[in-house]
Amino acid sequence: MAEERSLVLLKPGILERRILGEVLGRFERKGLRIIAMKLMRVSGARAEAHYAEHKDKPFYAELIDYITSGPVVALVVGGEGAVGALRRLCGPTRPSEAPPGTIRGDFALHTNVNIVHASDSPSAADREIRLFFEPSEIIEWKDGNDEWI
Ligand code: 3AN
Repeated sequence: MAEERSLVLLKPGILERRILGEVLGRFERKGLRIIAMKLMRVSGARAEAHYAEHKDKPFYAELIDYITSGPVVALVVGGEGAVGALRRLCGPTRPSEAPPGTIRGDFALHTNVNIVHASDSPSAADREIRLFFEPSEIIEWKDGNDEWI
């Protein structure tokens, strides 16, 4: 499977509920690599650029309000098939349909506060990573785990 990168946004509810370590641990245990990470406040302009495709949806204003309401942890996560692997770890968009064991299934109840974003394709990931990170902030690394993952 191809090596991929994904943008992951851990929305304000993750810090507010003190579950950051739990969520990061799931990415690590899967065998994915965290190759960039920062704690940030997302500006209105950046949120609007990120969610431009949803501009005309009824939930758009709430979506922007939520992601700009508090600190967000932004990550670039890499690994073989990372885009699909992260989407599966996050679970379906609607937490009510997300199975236990997924991040949304375990920690979210409402769709408009579904606490995590992960890119839905490698091309979306490219665009989204450029919106949130400078190339110099992405730090590639290798470890000895390649043998068993
Ligand atoms: P995903 O985040 O699973 O890729 P998208 O891209 O369809 O899902 O939606 C982006 C975000 O918009 C979701 N994470 C969620 O916060 C919000 N959203 C999507 N659909 C709804 C909805 N029907 N009602 C409220 N919020 C929604």
